[in-house]
Amino acid sequence: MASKIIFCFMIGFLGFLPEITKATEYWVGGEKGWTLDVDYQAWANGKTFKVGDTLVFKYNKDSHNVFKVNQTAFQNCIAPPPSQGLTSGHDVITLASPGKHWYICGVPTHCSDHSQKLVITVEGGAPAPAPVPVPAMEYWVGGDKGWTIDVDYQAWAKGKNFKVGDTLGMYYNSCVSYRKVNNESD
Ligand SMILES: [Cu+2]
Repeated sequence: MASKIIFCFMIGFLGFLPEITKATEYWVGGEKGWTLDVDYQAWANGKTFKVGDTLVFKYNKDSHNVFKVNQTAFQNCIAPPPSQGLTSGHDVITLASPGKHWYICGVPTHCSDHSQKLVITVEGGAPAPAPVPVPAMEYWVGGDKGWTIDVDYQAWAKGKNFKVGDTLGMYYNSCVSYRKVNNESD
């Protein structure tokens, strides 16, 4: 004989909302690095630079350097005083502000005759982190009613401000039934 057994139980789970934006590290010039006769505008083309991303200038420090300059200095390949240059051979620059950013090599003729210059446009990207961190919230979908039929979830969600790091919980009734086999004849 078989008897039907029904289990009902509450199921709940929590899931983290995904991180939406992530900083990217760009190696200027790709495998060629920061050197002579590379088309850096072609390299930058199609890339989206955001505030918080980093540029890595990799080069032979005996041969090149990096200067952040303004538009005029960029167009005319005028290097600022040497003290303002980056000279490590592996310079990492964090893009801290939106708008245009100009970089040149300050070694004579490298910018003017060998296109060792880069201009990029940085997008606003993610807003700066709030000075006072807002504590993460835990939301149970549907409130007391849980995840079930005939609840207006849009009304529930309305006015709630979901942030990255918040958790969403869902609970609902679940019934599972199965036949319990008691003997061979079943
Ligand atoms: Cu150079």
